[in-house]
Amino acid sequence: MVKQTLVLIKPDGVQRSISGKIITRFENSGMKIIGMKMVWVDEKLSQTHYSEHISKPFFKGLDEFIRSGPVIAIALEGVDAIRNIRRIVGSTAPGDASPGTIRGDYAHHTYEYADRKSKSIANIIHASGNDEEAKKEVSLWFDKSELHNYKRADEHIVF
Ligand code: FUP
Repeated sequence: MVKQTLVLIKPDGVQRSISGKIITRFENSGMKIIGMKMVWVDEKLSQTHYSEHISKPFFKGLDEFIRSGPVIAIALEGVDAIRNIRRIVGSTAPGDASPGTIRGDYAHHTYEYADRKSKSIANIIHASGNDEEAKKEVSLWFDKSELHNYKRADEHIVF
């Protein structure tokens, strides 16, 4: 099933100037970028995007982190895109993420370290967790007019 999902390159990824390397990994997988923009998240967007976490103790650090610099929001389309993007991204805590995944290759934070520092875990990427979350997040971050329908040149091979 061809599906759509949301990826955010978080402030740590943007500030470390690895956005291009990250985007290349998604493009290399054959998935299609259907929307992309740079956004400096405000309080309202942070609270809406992370609504399920607002009452949790780590929300303060998470909110500060996601609003500490611009993020790059990307809508991607592909076969089982939600599950496949999460595989490319790796486990939420970079210290648990396998080498070869984005978090495993570009970060190493653990929950223990982040908690001790009262910070959010710096894990470079957000990627929608399931179908329901992906639908909600793609429409939260992108207007319909910002999502584009076109063919990749290699679409007859990769799809
Ligand atoms: P994910 O499903 O990968 O988006 O991760 P979660 O929904 O579990 O968590 C959302 C974000 O909060 C993740 F980037 C990790 C971060 N987080 C912390 O920094 N500390 C915690 O104790 C739990 C989550």
